[in-house]
Amino acid sequence: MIRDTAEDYAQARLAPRVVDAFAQERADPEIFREMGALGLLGVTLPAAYGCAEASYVAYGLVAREVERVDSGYRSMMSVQSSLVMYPIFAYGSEAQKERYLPKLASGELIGCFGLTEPDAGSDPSAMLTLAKKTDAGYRLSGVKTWITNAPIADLFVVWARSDAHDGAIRGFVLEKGLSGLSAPKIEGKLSLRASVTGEIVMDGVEVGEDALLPGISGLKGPFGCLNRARYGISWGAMGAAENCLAVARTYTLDRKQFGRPLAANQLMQKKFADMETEIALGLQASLRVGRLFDEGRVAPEMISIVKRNNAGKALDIARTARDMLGGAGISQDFPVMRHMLNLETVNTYEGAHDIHALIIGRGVTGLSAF
Ligand code: TGC
Ligand code: FAD
Repeated sequence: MIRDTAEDYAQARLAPRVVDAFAQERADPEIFREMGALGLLGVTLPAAYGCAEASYVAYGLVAREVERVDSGYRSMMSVQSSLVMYPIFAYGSEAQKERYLPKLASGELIGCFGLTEPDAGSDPSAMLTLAKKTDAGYRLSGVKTWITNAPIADLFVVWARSDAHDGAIRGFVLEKGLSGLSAPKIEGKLSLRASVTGEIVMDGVEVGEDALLPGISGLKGPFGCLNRARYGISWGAMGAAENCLAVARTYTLDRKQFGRPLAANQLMQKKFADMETEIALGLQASLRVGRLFDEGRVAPEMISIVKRNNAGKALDIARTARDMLGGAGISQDFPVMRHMLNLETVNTYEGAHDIHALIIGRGVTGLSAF
C-alpha cells in the first residue's frame, strides 16, 4: 500500500512537472506539503510525532518510486526524512522533537543538513565550523557548502566543533531568520536541477543551549543519519535505473533500423540482460539490508555495499540507455539523459563511490586507507 501510494503520487504529481523543473532549475517547496499530506516524510518515525511508523523496507520503496521520476525529488525527501527528522528524533530533546517533528512530517517546515564544507567533503573530520560557548548558549561561525534544500529551508541541522565539549563535533538545530545566518543558492548545476542546493553561511550566529542536539557527540552523530540516507539512495538509484530500462525497451521495440526493431538485435538484448541483472541483484540486496535494518542487525559496511553498487550500476545503466536511444537519447523528451546527469551526483554525494570502496576495504582488511 505504501509503495502504491508513493507510485501514484510520483507518477500523477511529480512526473508532469519534472521536465520544466529540471530545465528551469526550479525546486517547488509545495512538494514537501504534498508528500507530507500522504505520510511520505519520515516514514520510519513514530506516529506520536505525526509519522507513518513504517519499516525501513517501506522507506526504501518510497525512495524507489520517487527517484523513478527524478533523483532531485528523492533528494528533497531523503534529506528531510533521514538527515533532518532522524537526528532530531534520535538525538534531540523531547522539547525539540515536539517542536519540530510534526511540522517536518507534514511538510510545513523544510529542513536541510549541513556537514560538508569547502575544505571538508569526503573528510568531514576536517571541518572548521566552530560553536563557541557563550553565557546564553553558543555562537556558530563557519560555512557549509553543497547543501540540499538550504535556500528554501526553515530548519538547519548543522554539525560544528564545540569548544565547550573538548572540540567534539556536535549537532545544532538553527531556525531560519537568525541574525548572521544565510543560505545562498549555488547556481549553474548540470545535475539534480529539480532540487535546490546552497551554502549555509554562519557569521557569528547566536543560539541558546536549546539549539544543541543533546543526545550525541562525535562524528557518529552525522554518520548515524547518513546510514539511513545512503540506504534510501540504494533503492532510489535502482528506481532511476528501472525507468531508464523501461524507456530504452519501449524505444527500441518501436524504432526500426535495417528493417527490424532495434530490440531484435543481439547487442541490444545483451545490454538489456546486463541491465535487468544488475537491477534485480541491486533491489534484492537493498531489500535484504532493509530487513536487517528493521531487525536492528545492519552494519555500516552493508550500507556502503548497496549505496556504492546501486548508484554506480544505475549510472552505468543510464549511460547505456542513453546510447540505445541514439540521438533521441539527448533530448529532454526522454528522461534518460536527465537520470544520467542526476546519477553523477548520486554517485558522489553521501560518500563518493571510491570512499565507500575504502569503507568496505577497511571492513575486509581491518586497515584504514584514509
Ligand atoms: P571514523 O574514525 O571511521 O569514525 C568516527 C566515528 O564515527 C563512527 N562511525 C559510524 N557510526 C555510525 N555509522 C557509521 N556509518 C559510522 N562510520 C563511522 C565511528 O565508530 C567513530 O565513532 P567513535 O565513537 O569511535 O568516535 O571516521 P573517519 O573520519 O576516519 O571517517 C572516514 C570516512 C571516509 C568513513 C567518512 O569520513 C565518510 O563517510 N566520508 C564521506 C562523507 C559523506 O558521506 N558526506 C555526506 C555529506 S551529506 C550529503 O551528501 C547529503 S546529500 C543528500 C541528498 O541530497 O540526498
Ligand atoms: P572530495 O572529497 O574533494 O573528493 C573528490 C574526489 O576525490 C572524489 O572522487 C573522491 O572519491 C576522491 N577521494 C577523496 N578522498 C580520497 C581518498 N582518500 N582516496 C581516494 N580517493 C579519494 N553535503 C551535505 O553535508 N549536505 C547535503 O545536503 C549535501 N547535498 C549535496 C547535493 C549535491 C547536488 C552535491 C553535488 C553534493 C552534496 N553534498 C551535501 C556534498 C557531498 O556529500 C560531497 O560533495 C561529497 O561528500 C564529496 O565531497 P567533495 O565534493 O568535497 O569531494
